Amino acid sequence: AHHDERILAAAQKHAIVPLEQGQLYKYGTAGFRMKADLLDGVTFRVGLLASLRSRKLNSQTIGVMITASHNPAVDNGVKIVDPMGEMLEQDWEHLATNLVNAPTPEDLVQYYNQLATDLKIDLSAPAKVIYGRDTRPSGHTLVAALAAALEATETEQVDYKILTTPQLHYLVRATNTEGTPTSYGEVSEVGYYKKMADAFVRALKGRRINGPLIVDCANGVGGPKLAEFLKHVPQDKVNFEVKIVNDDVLRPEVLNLESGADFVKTKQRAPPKPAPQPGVRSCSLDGDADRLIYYWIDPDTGFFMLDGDRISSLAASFIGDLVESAGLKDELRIGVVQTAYANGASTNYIRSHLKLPVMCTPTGVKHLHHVAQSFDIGVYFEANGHGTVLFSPDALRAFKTTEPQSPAQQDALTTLAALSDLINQTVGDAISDMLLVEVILAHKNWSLRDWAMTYNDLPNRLVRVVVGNKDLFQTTDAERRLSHPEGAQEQIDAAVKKYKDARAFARASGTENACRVYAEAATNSEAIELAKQVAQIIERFGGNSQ
Ligand code: G16
Repeated sequence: AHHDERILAAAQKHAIVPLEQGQLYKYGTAGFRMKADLLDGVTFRVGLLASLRSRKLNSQTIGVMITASHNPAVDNGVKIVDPMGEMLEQDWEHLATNLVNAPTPEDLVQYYNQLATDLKIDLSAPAKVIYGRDTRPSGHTLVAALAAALEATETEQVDYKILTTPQLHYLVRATNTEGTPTSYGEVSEVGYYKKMADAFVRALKGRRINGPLIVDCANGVGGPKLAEFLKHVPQDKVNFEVKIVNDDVLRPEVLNLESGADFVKTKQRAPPKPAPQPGVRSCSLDGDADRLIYYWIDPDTGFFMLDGDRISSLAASFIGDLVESAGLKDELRIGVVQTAYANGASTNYIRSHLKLPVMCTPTGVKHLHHVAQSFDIGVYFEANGHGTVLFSPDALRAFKTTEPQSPAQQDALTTLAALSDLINQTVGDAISDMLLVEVILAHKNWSLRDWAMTYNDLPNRLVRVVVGNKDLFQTTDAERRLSHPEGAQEQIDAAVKKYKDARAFARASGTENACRVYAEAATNSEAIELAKQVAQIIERFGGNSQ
C-alpha cells in the first residue's frame, strides 16, 4: 500500500529495542517515558501514529511533545497532542501501544496498514504534525526519528525546536483554529507570549503586585521561556519583579536536580540552591513547565507550601466571587476536579466553605480535564501543581455579551474575560498558572501568608516504593482503593484505622517503574508513620524489587 517501502526502509534505521523479560512498551499517563536510549524506535513509531491520527481527523494538525518532565535528565518521553491541544484520546492509547510493540519493521508496516483499513483512514489525504522538545540533549536525536516517520508518510511537519509542553499544546490549538471565530491566538511562540502578556495586563487592571517573586525553573525549559515571556510584559503598566533562579539549561545533569515543583512537593522543602530568602514569595516550575508550586520561608515558622490544591481553591474562590459579581451565578455551573492526592482539608474547604461541587478522578491530567469540561467553569488541579481552569463556550459568551448594570458588574465581566485568555485552555501550564496566582493575590492584596490562612492542610506524606512488578497493583474508586493484589487493601484499611482523621492509598505510577503511597493524618508524625506502614505493605505484596 501507500508508504510501505518508505516506512520499511526508515523503520530499519530506527529499530525498536526489545525490553527485558519480554515486557511491552506502554503508552502511559504521559505517553511513552523511559531511559532515552530506548526511545529512538518508539519515537519513530509515534510519528507514524501521529500521521495516521491527522489523516483520521480530516487532516487537522496533531502535536508531538518530546519530554520527560520532572524525571531525571537521562530519561525522555514522547506524547501525542490532539487537535484542540488536549491529550491523545484514550481509545488511541492502546493503538499507540500496539504499533510501538510490533516486533519487526515488516510487522510494523502491516499493522500500520491494518489500522488505516480498520479506521477507514485515507492514506493519500494530507497530514500535518508539529512538534517540540524540552532541553534534554537526547531530544535532538529523537526529533530526527520523528521527522523520519513523518517524511516516510509524506506528512507536513513543523519543528518548533525547544518549547515548554504547554506551548506546544497552545500551538496545536492555534494552528487548528487559525482564521476561525474560535481562533486561539497567533500561530507562533511569540503569539503565545503576546496573548498571555496582554491578558495579564487586562486581568490586573492596574492593581499592584505585592513585592518580588522568585521563580525556580528546575534548570529546565521554563527558565529561558519565562525570561522570553517577561520581555513582552509592558513594564510601564505592570510592576512584575521576577527573579529567575535555577535556569541553567546548558548542564543537562542539573535538570530537576534538587529543584523544581516535584522536588518541593515531595520533599516538602525549598530547593537548597540558591539559599532560600526568608519572607520572599517563591514558586517552582517542573522540567517542562506544566506544574507549579508556591512557597515561602516564614521568618518565624519556616517553610510553608501552597500546592495544586491551594491553587485550585484560590482560583475557584476568586472566579466564584467574580461570577457572582457579574450576575452569572445562576447561569454558570462552577466545579472543581481533584484526584485522590488532594488534601482532605482542601476538599472540605471547597465543598463546605466555597459551596462548590468537587469530583475525584484517577491521576493524569487527561482524566481531570475531561470531567472539568462538564462544567461551565471547571477548575482542575492535581496536588502536584498540574492543572488549569476551563471555560465553556457558554461561559465565554456570557462574559462578552452580558449587559453590565453597574461598574462593579462590568469590572467582574472584563476580569473574567481576561482570565479566560490568561489561563491556558488546553492543558496545565505553569507560567500561565503563575500569572493567574499573581493576578489573584494582587486583586485580593494578599501575601502568601494570607493565602495560607484559608484552611489548614492535614499533615501528609507521599512516598515512592520500588517493587518487583508494579503492575500487580490495580485500583478502583478513582485510585483510592486497591482491588489487587488480594488482601493488600484490607491491610491498608487496618493501618489507617489506627490513626485519627487518617486516609491512605497506594497506586502504581503511570510514568515511573514504582508505586506511590499517600497518607494523611491529624499530626505530622502520624502521617509519616502511616505512610511508612502502607509502604511496607506494598513492599510485601509487590514481589522482589531486585
Ligand atoms: C505526569 C502527568 C500527571 C501526573 C504525573 C505523575 O506529569 O501528566 O498528570 O500527575 O505524571 O503520574 P504518576 O503518579 O502516575 O507517575 P508530568 O509532569 O510528569 O508529565
